[in-house]
Amino acid sequence: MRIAEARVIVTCPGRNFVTLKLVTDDGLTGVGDATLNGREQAVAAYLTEHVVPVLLGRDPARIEDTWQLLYKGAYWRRGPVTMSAIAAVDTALWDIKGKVAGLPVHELLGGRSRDGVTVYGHASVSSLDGILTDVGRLVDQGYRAVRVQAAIPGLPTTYGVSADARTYEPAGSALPAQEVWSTPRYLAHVPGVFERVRAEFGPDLRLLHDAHHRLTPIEAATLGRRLEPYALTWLEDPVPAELQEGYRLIRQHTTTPLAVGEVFNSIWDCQELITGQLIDYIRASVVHAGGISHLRRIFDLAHLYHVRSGSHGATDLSPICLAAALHLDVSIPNFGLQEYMPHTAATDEVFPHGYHYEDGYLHPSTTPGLGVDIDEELAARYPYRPASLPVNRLEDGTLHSW
Ligand code: CS2
Ligand code: MG
Repeated sequence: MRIAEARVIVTCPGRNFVTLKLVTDDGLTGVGDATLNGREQAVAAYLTEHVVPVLLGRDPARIEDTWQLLYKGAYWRRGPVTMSAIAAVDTALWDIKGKVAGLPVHELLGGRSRDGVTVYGHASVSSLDGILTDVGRLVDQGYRAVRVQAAIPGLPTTYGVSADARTYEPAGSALPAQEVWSTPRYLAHVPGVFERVRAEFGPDLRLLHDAHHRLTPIEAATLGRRLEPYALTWLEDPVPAELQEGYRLIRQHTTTPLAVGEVFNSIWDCQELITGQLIDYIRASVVHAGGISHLRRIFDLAHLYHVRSGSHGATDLSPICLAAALHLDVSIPNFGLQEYMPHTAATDEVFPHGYHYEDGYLHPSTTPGLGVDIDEELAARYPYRPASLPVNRLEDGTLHSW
């Protein structure tokens, strides 16, 4: 069998998604997500110019060899653009392999290790009363874990908070919008929010919080300590992780578990965090960390060091990525949690899929392959729209991490 065709599809059913669709000479198809929020066209061009010509004529069964070819063969290793492109190829090849075998991808990965994939939802509306209502709504829908984000008094907007949490979408205007940040205001406000939520919902609900790379290690340590009475499941991305050893300092001061990894592209971005036991959850995703093959490698390393998975699952990762993530989630021994923000109805229509949510769990598709596709005719009705992620400045105008 040979790869006869490879199509790069960019579509915007509400937000931009990049998809690679491979077609074999036997007429089998495989799909992979290549969406990199705010940089979609860079990955699409990388695929079209540098990857597709290499793929044509290759044997789709050779997943590992193709991965190594695209990784080592490029000479320029790693990076979000390269790794998202490789991820799309890898994911599409697993899809094809499943269809050839007549098995869902999780069966090829060793079969089920659990009955369902526990997910966390988002509660992130402006007012404190609104947050309580929103957490209650998710609990009523069966969620066992909720990420809580609060508007910071005195700031015009806050990361992760929208009027309607269900449609939170950070990439908006064509050019980056500007947001304002104050760490002192944030640190003063957040512990009180969790005090209220914990008091209202009791000890069983798992609570999470995302600091979105805004703090220094000592500020993160302070926050982690102040949150200890509310027993969070994790504090996410407290500091940017280029300096992996920065997490050592946080660890020395707090037992609040730490989760990192949504911007990681390879095992090298987290090997010190994992082997130094500096984190508790690794949040890398199929699309941004080199596909099913490479993410499985990261999770295997993590397993040796008591680190569990907690994959990124925001709405800028397409239903193809979510479908692939669920096959991994259900099969690995060290699954922790899966982020879940339902996609819009338009996105779900463009990407018909077999996974489903029920009572706090997502269930992967049981049809051969990934169990997800792209409706190309429908996708063509939603042309690409430039949209950038915002930038973030301190109150004095200094550019800060977003
Ligand atoms: C967030 C994301 O889901 C998360 O944890 O950090 O919403 C993130 O801001 C976006 O995926 C960026 O594209
Ligand atoms: Mg995050």
